Amino acid sequence: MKTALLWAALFALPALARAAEPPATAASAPDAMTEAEVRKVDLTTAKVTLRHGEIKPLDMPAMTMVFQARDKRLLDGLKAGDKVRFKAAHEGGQFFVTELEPIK
Ligand SMILES: [Cu+2]
Repeated sequence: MKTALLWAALFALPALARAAEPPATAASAPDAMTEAEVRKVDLTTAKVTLRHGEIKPLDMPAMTMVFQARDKRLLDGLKAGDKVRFKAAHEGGQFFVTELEPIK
């Protein structure tokens, strides 16, 4: 009896782990991340210049522009030339980077 329960647990765990992953269609979701190349990082002002692709949620075409980092730690270890994926928000007339991750 104990053995049967153990086997059930072993099979159930990977299934749960897979269910937690985002769906494969995430790239086309409205809040999908945008790819960009870092042009400049200013840690003192927490600003980053990005050459970004189209940002669909903000209805913004591809361009190079400056973003304010919502959290300074988003820019940790970032340097010009890095390829990243990010999410942006437009608040109070300013554009913010709210999420950012390197593309490996
Ligand atoms: Cu822009």
